[in-house]
Amino acid sequence: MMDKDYIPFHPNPSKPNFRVPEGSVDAHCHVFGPADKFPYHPKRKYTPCDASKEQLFALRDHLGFSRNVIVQASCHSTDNSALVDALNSAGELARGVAFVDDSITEAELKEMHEAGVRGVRFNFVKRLVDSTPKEVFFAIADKIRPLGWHIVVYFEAADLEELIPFLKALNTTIVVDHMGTPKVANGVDHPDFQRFVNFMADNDNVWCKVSCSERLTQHAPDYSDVYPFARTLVEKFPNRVLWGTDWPHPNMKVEAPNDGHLVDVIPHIAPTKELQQALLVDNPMALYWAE
Ligand code: 0GY
Repeated sequence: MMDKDYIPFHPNPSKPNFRVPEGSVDAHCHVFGPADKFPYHPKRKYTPCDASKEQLFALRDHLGFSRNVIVQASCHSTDNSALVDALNSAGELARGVAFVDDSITEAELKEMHEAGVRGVRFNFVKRLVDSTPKEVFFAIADKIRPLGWHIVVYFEAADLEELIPFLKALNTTIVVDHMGTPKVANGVDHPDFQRFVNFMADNDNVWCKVSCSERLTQHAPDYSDVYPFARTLVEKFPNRVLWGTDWPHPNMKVEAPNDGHLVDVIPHIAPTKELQQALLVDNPMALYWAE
């Protein structure tokens, strides 16, 4: 168990200058606690700042978004109750991605589906989770297949090469968090990022989130060093990209970003109305709200 080691989220984010299209989806954000109601997991690697559903929904409205995709983070591990509670409150305005192990039952999955869960997250980031045998992931993939859910994967760029055979063998829709976490100082031509681009080009079941400028940048708060990475992916794969705030920015080691500034990154990475509509509305609606 760890003491609170969080840096709190921005208390008063600005109104973005960029107006997102009608019906936009923040496709990567979290709810945390509140700990007195939804305690953090004993095996967590960090303790986040409480970030309630009410605060998330207020941010959604403030930034001009219409819907959220709420992603389970490692600090709540397989206890998805805060997530499900938020989904039940949001109704049609939110969908979720859960974190489960292979003991999950059909009945539990069905209950989560009814609340709005449409995917599970497999986390390979070593600083966040202990390693899980691949058989466990395959067993989970088999259990969620009948529900039509997809798999969100979070890994560090250097680990992609080793993961590719496994990701292909999952044989389902995959969404990669945060562009596969490139090291932006290396530039877009670096083999690690090119491997990721080629992986998306070769596998049309693979989507990615062009999110997390705040974590990838070395130039906060303008994030311009991240633009070429995200823009490459948006322009090459316009129908397989999603965007999210990553609010409340768990486990940041530096000051949390102003979420209004993060929204102002969007026109730099998706420069046309068509790309913005796909990124913020059509793609997330197709993946999370299709029946
Ligand atoms: C994120 C980022 C992080 C944390 C988690 O599951 C998690 O704990 O996702 C991180 O520390 O990079 O965007 O979800």
